[in-house]
Amino acid sequence: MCNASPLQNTILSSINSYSITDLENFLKLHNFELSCFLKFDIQPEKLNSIDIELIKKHVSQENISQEKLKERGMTQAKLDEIFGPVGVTCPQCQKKFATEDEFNAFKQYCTICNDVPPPTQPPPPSSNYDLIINNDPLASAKEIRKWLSKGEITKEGLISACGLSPQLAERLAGFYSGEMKEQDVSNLPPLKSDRTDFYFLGMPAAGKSCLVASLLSYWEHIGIYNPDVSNPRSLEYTSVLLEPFDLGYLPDRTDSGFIDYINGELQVRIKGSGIWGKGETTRHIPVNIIDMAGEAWRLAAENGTGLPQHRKYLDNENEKAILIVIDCSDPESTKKQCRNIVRVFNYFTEWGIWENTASVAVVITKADMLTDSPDYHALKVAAENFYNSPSCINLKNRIDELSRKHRFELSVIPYSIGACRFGQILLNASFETNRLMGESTKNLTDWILENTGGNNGGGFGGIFSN
Ligand SMILES: Nc1nc2c(ncn2[C@@H]2O[C@H](COP(=O)(O)OP(=O)(O)O)[C@@H](O)[C@H]2O)c(=O)[nH]1
Ligand SMILES: [Mg+2]
Repeated sequence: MCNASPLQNTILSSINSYSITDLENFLKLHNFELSCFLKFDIQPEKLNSIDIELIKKHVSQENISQEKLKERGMTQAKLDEIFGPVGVTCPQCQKKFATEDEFNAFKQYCTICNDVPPPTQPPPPSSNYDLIINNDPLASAKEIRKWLSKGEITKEGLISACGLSPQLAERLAGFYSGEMKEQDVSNLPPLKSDRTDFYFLGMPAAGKSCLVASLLSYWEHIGIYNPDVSNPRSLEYTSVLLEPFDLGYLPDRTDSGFIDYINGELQVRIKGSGIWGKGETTRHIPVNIIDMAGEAWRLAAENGTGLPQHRKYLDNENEKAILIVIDCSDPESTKKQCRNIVRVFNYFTEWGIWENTASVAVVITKADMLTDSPDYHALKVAAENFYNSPSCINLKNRIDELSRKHRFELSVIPYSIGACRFGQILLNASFETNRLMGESTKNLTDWILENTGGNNGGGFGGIFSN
């Protein structure tokens, strides 16, 4: 029986978007009932990952039956751990019984066991399953997909041996990600003029491509994105990012030296902007999005080798908004990321880029890894603490200094697309139910609109998002 409060009901309706730690905290600290998790269709994979002692406590407090848990996909091994192993297993249907007598009574009356063939055998043991269970980096979505197509593992095995939900097993079987061939910078279409250049600058695997993909996807979702069809490379790259992203498949790692360019227009309707403050007008905001693989910058920063081609490519008079992407998920890499980015700042100084820079955002990516809370405010606090920590202080002071000298707007923005698994699977690809991704994309879009086209601080408060 689930007796959820209205607030709990709201949370429960998107239960599968929460991390295991959140779910455990709901049970431990916030008086949720396990029965409510079952009622709101918690995914088997999540149910099976919750701390077994916590489950045991709730099973006994709420008097939850073995059948109910089984129905929601709890594995037999876990059920045995909770309810104690049962004495007799029917060799035909594998049903378990506490005593020989119970089994005999069942046998007498059960027609199923007499009619159906013996259940299929569990999949053969495969060390690949162990890699998957242990979240080993070798078990990437791409590898798992390969193992499945070679028959080394099966979808059924992913469910029964690894405890994944049928949906996740299905998504792994259908996994794909697009790939763009590396293009020499000199072969890219020239950056269009008379628009704002958005530089996404960060080290390898910082989350730039996921950031661009989620942002474009959000712009489509709220209906403000109009692609520019005059640049085929931009259209191809947009499709490569967006089509898999719609299904929760994340972009491939980009090659070293990679730089790519998407251009389009944001079309934003503004309320009360017509004559006498009535009606609405549409504001057209053309943008260049420049996704720069961190590898090229890393090499430049570490070896001091220049980037003459990049310099030539980026050399224009467009107003610039620079998004410095810092991955906060790995404390060991923070200092190195910051050190390299500070060096890149000095290339920008040499190339005169700050003179055209109107705004800079330090985007703290993968911020879901800093906190267990699904609340964007908690994410913000955690990201600010991270940015103010000694690991980032040198970068922070340098950028503050540049902002004073070149008078650009400076913001710190936490960002997360939510929990990911097997490297390239985004667990929840919905902007409505994945609150962290929904809030992150909205916040960054607001920042972009406020800092584009010489409209600093102008505000676009009345955007329609139908
Ligand atoms: N937990 C979590 N992981 C993320 C997030 N964004 C990206 N990732 C992970 O980081 C990996 C690298 O991201 P990617 O965008 O390819 O990095 P890039 O090299 O900077 O373009 C992805 O494949 C995801 O596994 C996030 O918001 N949260
Ligand atoms: Mg990338």
